[in-house]
Amino acid sequence: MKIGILCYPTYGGSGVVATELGIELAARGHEVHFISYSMPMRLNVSFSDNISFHKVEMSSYPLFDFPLYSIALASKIVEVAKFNGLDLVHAHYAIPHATSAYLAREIIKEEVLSKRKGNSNIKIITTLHGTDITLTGLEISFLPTLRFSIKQSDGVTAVSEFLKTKTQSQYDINKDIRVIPNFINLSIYKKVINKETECLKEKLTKNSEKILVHTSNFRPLKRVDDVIRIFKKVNDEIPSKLLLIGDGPERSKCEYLAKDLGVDDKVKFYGEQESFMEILSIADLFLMPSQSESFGLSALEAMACGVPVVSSNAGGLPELNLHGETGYIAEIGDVDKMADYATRLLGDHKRYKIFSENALERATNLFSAEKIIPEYENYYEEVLGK
Ligand code: GMT
Repeated sequence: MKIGILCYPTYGGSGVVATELGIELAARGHEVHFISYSMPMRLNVSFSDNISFHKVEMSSYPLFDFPLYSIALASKIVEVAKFNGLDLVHAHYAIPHATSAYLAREIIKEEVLSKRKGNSNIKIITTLHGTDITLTGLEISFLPTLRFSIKQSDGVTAVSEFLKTKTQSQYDINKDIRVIPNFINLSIYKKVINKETECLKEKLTKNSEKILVHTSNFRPLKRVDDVIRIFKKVNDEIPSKLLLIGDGPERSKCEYLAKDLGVDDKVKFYGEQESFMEILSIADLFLMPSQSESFGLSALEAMACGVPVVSSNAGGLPELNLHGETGYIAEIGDVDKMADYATRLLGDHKRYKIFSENALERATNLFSAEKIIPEYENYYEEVLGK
């Protein structure tokens, strides 16, 4: 199959999923064309003859106060589709990718009809990731266009049952949406115990302190301040360290909070990191108290390393993190409960071992690339056969 993938290239779950999907599809013999305004972060790992990257060039003109990316992207899709004979375009994160894909498909149809040559049957699949539906998409300046673009897609997938239901109800869309959850490459995401990770643990902790970890883009909806407050309570009972990976608007506030709570010497802010497998390998617990989370890819990354998760009950998190099995779940904002769960789990060696095994087993059995990539392939076939 010849597949065009539209995604955001920077840090963020949807771009990561799109890139990993493209890499996996290419490894299975598909021809993959990434189309974006810059090279997706995780694409530059190694060369593959089946993967091409097409940069959307933006021109500037005094009249254009705002970059006209959606139009430039649509034109690039038309070009890539024509020159490479794409079978389908897979848009990740609906805004504006589903809209540009729709526009491109209509342009291609019109061109093929008027010239009577080429493939006018190109299909669009849109994958909904989260804030495209739960936050940005609801803005009045996007909603009608987004709703239309989703309805016009030949196939739509959502990363959780929660997101599927939310889309159908909030956008009044009576369309079949296929749930295909996020996935993980288990040969990359696995606990590594070697000299380096042992040295790292030794350097970071003393007297068998526990290690709590959180990774995110530090946006308000991630509630990173809750992470700090939970940590403070846990640390009062069990000596621990908190390692934070990522950056964003809430970071400064959280650094001040750690100081105010008197735990700044126990909290380490690493900022953005390309790889943090070493950190996950020495972690004891992953915290995800989000306000909104359609899936929670970083929690899955932790689970794949055998790290139990204490999370909120936001969105699709209960579909990933099983309360009392792979971790614990509390109401959004219930810092006391999350801290209590974390303390109890870290203090109960026997239970901890079972949770850690369950987390790894759930990640392996339900969310491995081996299981999920064929679900995408089958869905592609289904949509192409329509
Ligand atoms: O908000 C983010 O973390 C980024 C965002 C994105 O689309 O880039 O992530 C969303 O998509 C991820 C991949 O499908 C999901 O794992 C995240 O749960 C989801 N984020 C939210 O729903 C807030």
